[in-house]
Parts: sequence; structure tokens; C-alpha cells
Amino acid sequence: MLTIDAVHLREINMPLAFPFETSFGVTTTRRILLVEIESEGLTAWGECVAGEHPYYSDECIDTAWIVTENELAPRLVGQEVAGGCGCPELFRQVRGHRMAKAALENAVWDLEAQKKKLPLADLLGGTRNVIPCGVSIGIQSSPAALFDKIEQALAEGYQRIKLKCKPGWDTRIFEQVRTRWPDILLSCDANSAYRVRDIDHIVEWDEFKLLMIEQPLWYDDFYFHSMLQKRLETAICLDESIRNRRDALAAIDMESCRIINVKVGRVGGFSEAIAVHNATAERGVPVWCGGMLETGIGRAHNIALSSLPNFSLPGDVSASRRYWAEDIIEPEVTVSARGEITVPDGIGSGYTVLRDRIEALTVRRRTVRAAARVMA
Ligand code: OSB
Ligand code: MG
Repeated sequence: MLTIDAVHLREINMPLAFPFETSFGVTTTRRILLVEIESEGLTAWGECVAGEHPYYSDECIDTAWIVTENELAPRLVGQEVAGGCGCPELFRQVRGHRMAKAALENAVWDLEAQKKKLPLADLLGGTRNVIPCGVSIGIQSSPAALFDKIEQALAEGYQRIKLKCKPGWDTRIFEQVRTRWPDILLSCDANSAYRVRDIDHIVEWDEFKLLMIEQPLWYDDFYFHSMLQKRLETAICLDESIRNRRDALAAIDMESCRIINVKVGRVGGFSEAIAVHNATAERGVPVWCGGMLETGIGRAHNIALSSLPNFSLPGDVSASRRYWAEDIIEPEVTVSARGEITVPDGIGSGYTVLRDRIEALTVRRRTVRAAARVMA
């Protein structure tokens, strides 16, 4: 049992090393909610992956802050929890807000690993010592700029290139990339930028032998993706649509996709991410770990999750320096020339959180202690 003594919330502001453009806009600086949980002299961190705006999902940092401070942290402090797997029950009364819940739950898993003196990856059920890595490359100002980015990522060893796309930055781009690199593992991610009227257009992409087409249609859809998947040879991968294990089962049964992107924040924490992993593994559907432009804290948690056996495709978990001039963990995450990250074997996340650097980036903070506990 772990007794939770306090939850500290902070917002840090951190400029990205390179702007990141998707079908919903450009991000240049991240505003990130970090939580730090104190328990019996131990401390662990969690990162909330909600964005600056409610564009990728209906959560954003400001909703996550309010829900964490007013609802979730008060349900956790002063409690005895068995470990990370006890969090979903404590948070059950609060609907949605899965990214806010995940930040706290993941920190509790990290605490549990520390208390049991285990690597977090082992506690989660991980079996891999190294994980295969890909990159997600944003929309660029020109095709030439994109080709430079691809060339660089391939030179660094990354095993899969994912191109962000949207109407006007799609077929012509894929064609040029395929002509130049006929054999690389290539995929695309539309972040819901297309509609049913675009189905004939999307079907043309079969000729580019993409590994997958990620979330082409609505962010909350299964039915129309299933219609599209029937027309495609290429696998659809769902990201936004999959909120939990039940969604994964529905999508698999309806044949809305053949691959699933698991983001621990999007599904509400490690417990549900493991449930999605197990359900997909039983049905022979491969998964990979998505990214949300995380700092080292979230990245370390993604690495631990990616060590589970059904994470068989390269994830969007890549090196710290692709995102940040200076990360907030040590050592920073690096990728080998073979395009792999070594899963750390130290206790807990296996990385050291750089408190001084976080302090310098902090723009607001709040502490929730046991006295503030909500009686449910
Ligand atoms: O859809 O995978 C996505 C970043 C922000 C929001 C959504 C997505 C992404 C990425 C970046 O693709 C992945 C990364 O962290 O490198
Ligand atoms: Mg995606």
C-alpha cells in the first residue's frame, strides 16, 4: 500500500526545438502540466499530454489543470492505494478528462515501481530490452524542406517515417517521397482532416504502399472508417477514436482499422493502456506507442509502455533532441544507429528528473494536500 501525502501541480513553458505543424495548426512552444506526487518520502512525476488548445482532443492544459486541482488530486491525497491499478476506481466518478487522470495514475505506477524497487517497464509487464523507433514529421514549408527532414531521420537510423498530411499536402508529397525512397517504412497521419467525399482520393494512396493511414476521418468515428477500410488495401490505424479497451474491441470487430496507436494519455493511464494492449494482442492486431510532443517525463513513461510485447511496430517515441534544446530528465533519451531506444533497467522510470531546470521553466504551481480531500 502507498499513502499519498501530496500532489504538486505545475505548468512549465518550453519552446520546441522545431515548430510542429499538423492538420490543426502549428505548435512552437508547449505549455505542459506536470504533476509530482509525494508518498512516504518517495516522489514521482507524471506529465499531462493535453495540448495548448482542445484541437487534438477535447482536453487542453487549462481544463486538465482545473480537473486535476479540484477533482482528481483531492480524490488521491490522504488515500492508501495498492498501486497504479487502484487509480481508475478512485477517479471513476469523474467522466472523461483522461489525459488529466493519466498524469496522476502514471506517477502512481512510477511510485509503486520505486517502492517495489523494480523498473517501471517490468512492473507494467514489459518484455523488450529495446524498442523500435519511428518519427512523426510535421507539415513543412516546402517539399524540399520535408525531404531534408526525412533524409536526416533516416541517417539517424529511424525505422519508420510518418508524414503528417492534410488536403493539399498528401498525394503529390507521397508520390515524391516514394520515388526517392521506394523501400522505407512510410505512413501518414491526417488527424481527422478528411471526409466521406474524400474516400476516392484516399483510395489512390494504395499505390504508395504505406504501412498505414492514421485517423483519416472524424476523431470520434468507427463506422465511416470501416467503410473506408473496405475500400483500401492499406491498413487504417486509429488514434483519436480509441479511448479505451471497449473502443479497441469495437474498432477491431467492425474492421474500422487493422492497427492501433496507443497513447497512454488518450486512454486515461497505464491501466487502460495495458487493457488495450492485451485485447489487441489476443486478436492479433499490432499496436505502437504514439507521441504527444512530450518532455522526458512523458517520454520515459512511453518507453516503459513500449516494452510490452504487442508494441511490435515502431512508435513515435524518439530522441529528446528532436523536440528540445535541453530536456528535463537525465540522461536525455537517445536513439541508436539501428533506430532503437534501450529500455532503462534502473528502478522506477530509470531517468533522473532535473528539478532545477523544471523550476526555471515553471510559470504556475499549486499543492493539494490531504486536508482538501473530497468525500465522495
Ligand atoms: O496524432 O500522433 C498524433 C503530436 C501532437 C498531437 C497528435 C499527434 C502528434 C504527433 C507527434 O504525431 C508525435 C511525437 O510526439 O513525435
Ligand atoms: Mg495521430
